[in-house]
Amino acid sequence: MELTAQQIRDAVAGKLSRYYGAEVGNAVPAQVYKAVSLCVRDLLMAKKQIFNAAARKQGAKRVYYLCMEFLIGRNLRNNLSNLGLEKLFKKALAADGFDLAELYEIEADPGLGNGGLGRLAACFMDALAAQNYPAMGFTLRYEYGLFKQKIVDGRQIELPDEWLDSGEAWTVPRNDRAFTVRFGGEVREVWEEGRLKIRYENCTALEAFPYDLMLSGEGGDAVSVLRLWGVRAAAQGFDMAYFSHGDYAAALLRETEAQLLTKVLYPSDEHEVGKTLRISQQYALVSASLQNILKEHMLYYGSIETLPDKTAIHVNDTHPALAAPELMRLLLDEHGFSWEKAWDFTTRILHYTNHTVMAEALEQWGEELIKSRLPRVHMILREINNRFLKEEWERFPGDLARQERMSIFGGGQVRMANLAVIAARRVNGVSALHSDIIKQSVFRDFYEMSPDKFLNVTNGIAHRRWLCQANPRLDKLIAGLIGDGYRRDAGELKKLAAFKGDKSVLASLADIKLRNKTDFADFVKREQNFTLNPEARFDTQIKRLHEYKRQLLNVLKIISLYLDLRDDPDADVTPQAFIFGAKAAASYAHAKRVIALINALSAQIGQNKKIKGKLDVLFLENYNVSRAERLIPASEVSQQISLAGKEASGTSNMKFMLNGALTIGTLDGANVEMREAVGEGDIFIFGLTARGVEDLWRQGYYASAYYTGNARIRRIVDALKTGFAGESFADIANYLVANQIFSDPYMCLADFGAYMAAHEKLDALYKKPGAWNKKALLNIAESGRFAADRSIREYAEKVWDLKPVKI
Ligand code: 26Q
Repeated sequence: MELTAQQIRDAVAGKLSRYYGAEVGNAVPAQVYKAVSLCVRDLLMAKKQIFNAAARKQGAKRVYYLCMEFLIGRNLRNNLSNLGLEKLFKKALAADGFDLAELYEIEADPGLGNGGLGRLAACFMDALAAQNYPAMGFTLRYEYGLFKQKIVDGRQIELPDEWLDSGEAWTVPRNDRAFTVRFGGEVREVWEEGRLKIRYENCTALEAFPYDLMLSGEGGDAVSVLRLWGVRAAAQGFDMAYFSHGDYAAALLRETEAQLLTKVLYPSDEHEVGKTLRISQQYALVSASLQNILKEHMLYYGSIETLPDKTAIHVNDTHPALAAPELMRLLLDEHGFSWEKAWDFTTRILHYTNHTVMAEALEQWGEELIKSRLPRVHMILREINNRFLKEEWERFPGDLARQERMSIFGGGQVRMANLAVIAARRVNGVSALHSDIIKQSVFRDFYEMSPDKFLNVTNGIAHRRWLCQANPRLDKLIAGLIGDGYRRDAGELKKLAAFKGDKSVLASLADIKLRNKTDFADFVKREQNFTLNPEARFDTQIKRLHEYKRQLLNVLKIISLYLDLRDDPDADVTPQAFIFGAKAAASYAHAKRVIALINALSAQIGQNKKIKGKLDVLFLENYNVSRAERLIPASEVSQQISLAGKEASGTSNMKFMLNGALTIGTLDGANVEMREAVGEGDIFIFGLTARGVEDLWRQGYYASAYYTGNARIRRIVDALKTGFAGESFADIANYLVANQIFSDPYMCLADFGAYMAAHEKLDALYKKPGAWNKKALLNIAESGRFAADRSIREYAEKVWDLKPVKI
């Protein structure tokens, strides 16, 4: 039955009265936002039930996506848009004097992620739902998310990110579905009823209980559930004995310790307690999720035997890699499986994606920590490793060095990546280049042992969210030109190429960009009291702050442009604004210095009106999904300048392309495939290739030679020493050119010349709006292959062996 505006008004009024004792006439906007969200949640719940019933009836296989992060962004607009109900809700609410767009702004971004890995997980949930694949995500319910970034005196301060006040409306607590997760203590093996049983003694029992958040996708029948685990002390936890003795502190301690687990995402692991907390988070996620998956399977199918046919589990990066020993534990200890049969099941069910080749991100945990915190898991890990190495020895007899490299244990550490590869049925990288690199480097030995295990699935983005919702003006233009078929099939964007010579279409494209820029300039004025000239070229770099991503290279270029303008303030240049958005990990000192540098440069430019009119720098505070949704449609240049070989894929590069920005970038990650898609002429590629980087690395990278040999570099580095807005950045100057062989490991200076040259080409093209807009249009036209819908179809076919459910 069609929903009517009156029904919506009644439903909202009902929620207001029931939950807030308020009436439409006197409710405050925050109450209305929550009431509307609860109504939408009800609609999703109904839709989910229908889909799940059908999926179950068909005995459909389901994928479970385990991930420490899900950067889902705001829910209200996304769900209304996906359900096709935005217009109707707008009308219904307007009739009661409420502005839907204003309600959208009340919702805080759920802070459940950090960067690309988490956003990818969210884009994938969208594509799974939109294409009727049965799926469920699992993560933790972080009370304070990653952190909220505040800039004070140019420096990053981390504050708790309180998202639950508005976010809670979207989650349904399921107190009835708790699972026990055990830590520490001792494991005893006892013979009982003719078989080996495992007993746990003196362990700490926690209880994980779900909060369900429903995720929709446009046009599909499916609604996926993202299950967020909360953690509390197990039921017997509130210790009456302590309480009776008057030891109230001890009685509360266990509860407090349990709650610590879900306070924040990625707590610092610089100290031992931090490491313990992280591994506990990972294990809680894995253990609760697997118990949940097995229990539901038993409920629907009545037998564990069909588990591998009905279940694909995705281990997203190594953080949930303990899924391997935990699944073994459940099958061995709870279901009485033999080792061989349990291992057969495990290696048919688990799949693993690698998202980085950075050595410091390849997780290792001290073996002693695992042994004391997770004694049974440790025993199983040892056995997995022994059996694996034995098999490996038969393949490559006598190769001791290889054994050592492939072992899960080494140097007193547990290597999570080796574990993940050993246990997974499929292992994939996230772009063509990255998938090649992992086969040749970090996983070379494993690839030689089982080449068929490895494949590539290039990342993709939720194009409906990043185009149709985030850029409604462009969405309207495109739909007017080629119809709205691209909403379901992003490949149809190709039809836009036919308009590459159409002056009026190109002019509309430019006009839309200008209007989006104006909106964004208004936004930063409101939010940060920063004046941004919408007529300037918006040139954007948004991503986690990391040396390998080379925000610093971008800054060096800006300093060079600044010094030129200081020499000649009347130079006739195209005004340009460089925009950065980035959070630095709280303990990453160098990254924080780069943020300080960007802000100092911005402040120094702000002191000179004439220069600010031509060259501006904005550091956008607290970069997150909803800020990306405003900034990407307003950007004309996309900076993707990582040192080649280091960025696994990148996904903002795809979002910019979809919104008609031109890319300046290295041949890294998915940039390589973007160049293939548009052709060399429509993307600004520069710098060392991944191979070139390796060669230079082998020869030795002498940064100081660039300093002595290049006057422009010398000037920039010296300017860093003098500093900006009264602060010296001699430390960064030193980092760049320190007179050692390998100073800056990301070789900014080696790519600087090529970067400047590419920038100058870009600058020249921008002076010809017709040619620029044509390239922008062709970029949009070729961006369809980077839709998450395509990635998910590839995962379904090549990784999970999953079929869509027909309703
Ligand atoms: C490392 C050590 C110990 C504990 C945690 C970690 C850790 C945490 C987060 C390691 C890595 C991450 C996040 C990685 C990430 O976001 N990678 C990005 O994934 C995107 C989706 O595939 C890619 O597009 C990006 O290129 C990649 O950087």
